[in-house]
Order: sequence, then C-alpha cells, then structure tokens
Amino acid sequence: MLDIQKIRADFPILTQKVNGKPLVYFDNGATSQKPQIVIDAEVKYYQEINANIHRGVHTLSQLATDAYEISRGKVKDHINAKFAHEVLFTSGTTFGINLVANGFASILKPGDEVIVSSLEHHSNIVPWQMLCEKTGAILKVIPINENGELIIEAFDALLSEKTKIVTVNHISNALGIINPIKYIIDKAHAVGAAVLIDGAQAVPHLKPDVQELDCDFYAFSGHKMCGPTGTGILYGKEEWLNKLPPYQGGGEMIKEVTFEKTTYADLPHKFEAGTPNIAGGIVLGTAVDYLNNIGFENIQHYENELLEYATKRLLEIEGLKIYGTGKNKASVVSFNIDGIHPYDIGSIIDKLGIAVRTGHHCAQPIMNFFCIPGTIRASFSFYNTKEEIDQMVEAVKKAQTMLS
Ligand code: C6P
Repeated sequence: MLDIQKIRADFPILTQKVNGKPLVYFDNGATSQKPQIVIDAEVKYYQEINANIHRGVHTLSQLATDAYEISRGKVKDHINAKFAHEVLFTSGTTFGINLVANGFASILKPGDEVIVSSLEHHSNIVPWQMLCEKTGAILKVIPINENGELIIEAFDALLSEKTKIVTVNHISNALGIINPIKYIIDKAHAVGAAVLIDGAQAVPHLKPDVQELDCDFYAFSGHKMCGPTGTGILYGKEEWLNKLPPYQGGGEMIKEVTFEKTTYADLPHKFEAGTPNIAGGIVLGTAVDYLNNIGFENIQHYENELLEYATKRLLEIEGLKIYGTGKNKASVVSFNIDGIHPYDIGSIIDKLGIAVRTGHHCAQPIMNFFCIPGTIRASFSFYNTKEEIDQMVEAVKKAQTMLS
C-alpha cells in the first residue's frame, strides 16, 4: 500500500493553485512532475561538482565524470542491460529513435521494409519515413482495431525476409494501450529483423527488462519518469551499436583525428558527441532511485485502481466516449464528449485547475482512424488520487453544461 499523501509531499508543485484552484495534474503523459529529491540533486550538482566530463584530470571533472557514469550504471541495472556501454545518454526518446533510424540508412537497400504501427507517436513515424525516402525502403504499417489494439494477424502477414526493422511503442501515448511487444520482438527476430521499442510511455509505469524482452533497441525519455527534461536513454545491444555508424561527429566520440581519417571511440562514447546534459544525466539516476524506492509493483497496482475508477466515473457522463478500450492498458483515459470539441473542454477545465492534454497528442494517424480531430487525455501518475478524478469528472460535467 502506498502512502499517497506522503508521496504527494515529495512534489512541491502539487501544492500550487492554478487559476485560483488547487492544481490537479493529469498531463503526466506529456511530462511528469519532479520530486524535491530530483530538484535538489540538480541544484547540488551545480553548487558542488559542476565541470565537464571525460575531459579533465582535475578533481571536479573526475567527480562529475564519476557521478555521470554511476548514473549510467543505475540505468543499466534498472533496465537490466548486459553492459553499461549499451546504455547511451540522449536528450530524449526522439533523439534515440532518430539515432537508430539514421544509422539504418547505411544498412537498408531499396525494396527493404520497415514496419511501424498505427499507434505510434510522430517521433516513431517521421524518422522512419525520412529513412525510407533516403534509402528507397518501404514503410509498412500494422493496423489497429476499434479498441485501439494492434491487429496482430496483420502484423504476422506483413513480416517477411524483406523486413529489416520493426519499431513499435511499448505503450501508446494517445490511448494508453499496452502492446504485445514480446510477441512482436520474437516474431520479428524469426525473420531476421531488428526491433526498436519506443518506451517513452512505459518507463513511468513499469520496469522494462531489455534482456528478457530481447529487443535490439529501447528508447525512452527521463522527463516522463520524474527526471529532468532534455534527458533520455537509448539502450542498444552491443552488436547493433557496434554495427551502426555514429550519429553526430564531434568531441569525445573519437579515438584519433587527422585530416586523412578519423577513428571512433568505443561504446558508449561513439554515440555521445559533444558536452551532454551532465546535470540531467546524473539526476536521471536520482529519479530512477526514487521510483524504485516507491516500487514499480506498487505503482502499477495503484495506477490500475486509478484507471478503473476514472473509467467508471467518466462513463457516467452522458455522451462521453472513451478511445482505447482494449484490455491491456496503462493509466491513460482518452475521451470525447458528443458534439463538443476537445479543446473547449480542456480550456474550461483548466480554469478549474485541471491540467489535461487535448488535441492529437502527436499521433495524428490514430485520430484519423477514429475520424476525430483529437481527444481529451487524462494521464495519471502514482501521485494522483481518486478525489482528483472526482474533481475532473465534476469539471467535465460543468464544461459540458456550459457548452451544450
Ligand atoms: N509524448 C505526450 O504528451 P520526447 O519528446 O523525445 O521526450 O518524447 C517523444 C515521444 C515518443 N514516443 C512516445 C510514445 C511519446 O509519448 C513521446 C512524447 C508526449 O504524449 C509529448 S508529445
């Protein structure tokens, strides 16, 4: 059992008033709030050990380097990677996916195939379209059903020896559907394809085990899991990271530079050109510790309760339709109300202190599938409460009355 009031006290922002009302923050899918321990760690870094890493022999540089590498080790343990050098620091999921898509430009030939799904965030569509344009490869798309679930037989039918990479999200940001990624990974491997999992929406809710999943790449963002913005991780299997070319050239990613030829540094530095977000990388480790102290089993259990409660309460509202009704879901409810634009509901309930996301959620193909301009998305975290859900339901009812 989680002591939610004690947990809430860790998050200073949650005591704020917005538009004169207590903040109800249900936009966790966009970014999570940060506990004091994470905020303090960021300040402490700048107050005590700020220096560039992997470059200086001086004490501060070594302290900063050690802290950065300790954090990499924490992430390695957290996702159960085999080696710390398989864990690359990035600026976020988007960067990680682009790094891989860019690398595959040196592997794909015209006529090769890349499989994405209809449930993807634009970050896991556009880089692959760009790759296909560059290489002459063909983009294939796994369709979804009315519940927002991938049609898995259609995926099976798309696979062939032409498939070179399959890239799907672990959890859909727009609908909250959890995808059967283990099945997808095993099936893709059976035809020799690599698999990238976009874990952006999964890492706040669960602890991925990359060895058990056997995925080739797993990308995620730090800011959705209580860490700072501008941080992220790309996990890649050693053999794949050795095969892919560097994404960016610059300092720290080289062994030797002459005007005739440059040789590249070993992993992970080959993919970490330039001065990174050092404070952010270090503090991401603090966020991982914080979440593990709460415990992902506890988080999942409690968030499932919130999901069930919110679904039940919202469905009491006449004319309300939920999108993403598949069984396997994270704590996200995406909905619309008959005849009312999602933006109008979002704006009115914001005046009542409730923060939700409205719009297409950077997943336009999903909205096109359901023939809607967007949805209202309430995405819950372990620091939210049923009382806050009640407040949202009352606010949505009020907005409905005002707008109809
Ligand atoms: N989704 C949302 O409100 P970045 O911006 O690089 O940290 O993450 C991109 C990204 C990639 N994949 C998925 C599944 C995502 O949900 C996101 C970010 C936020 O849904 C902001 S658009």
